[in-house]
Amino acid sequence: MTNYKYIFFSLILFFCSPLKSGEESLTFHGAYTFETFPKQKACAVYVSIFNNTDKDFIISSASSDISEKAEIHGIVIEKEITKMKKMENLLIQSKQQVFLQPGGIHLMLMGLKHQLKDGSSFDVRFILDDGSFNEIKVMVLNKKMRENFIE
Ligand SMILES: [Cu+2]
Repeated sequence: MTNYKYIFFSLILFFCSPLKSGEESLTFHGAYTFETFPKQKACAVYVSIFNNTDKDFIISSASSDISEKAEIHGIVIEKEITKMKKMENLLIQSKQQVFLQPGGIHLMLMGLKHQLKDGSSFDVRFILDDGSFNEIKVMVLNKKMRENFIE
């Protein structure tokens, strides 16, 4: 009987141990973009990135099958004009999160190969400076939803 108890508690420890469940990489949540009109050549992708690990991560590039190019853009204000600027690196420190959202940092897909339709999805790959990558699914949302995201 004690043996069973021991096994039972070992199993609990196994499944609950932070070392075991602790993620080795970044976690991506809720990636989305908005549907495009027929000739639209670029779109912005938004996603929440969580680093639950003990290490810092640096995203150094991105790619997607649906576009020629993918760049991480930040926002800079020059002479009261808001501009997008390519970021060579995006640091996500240990136990921190970064939100790619309208009006802020975003992933820009340029040279779209086809129109993005509401309800469809596609994959995007975030490549880290150590050569590893995270592939995530991006949901295409109806343009009417945009009002709910941007003030
Ligand atoms: Cu941009």
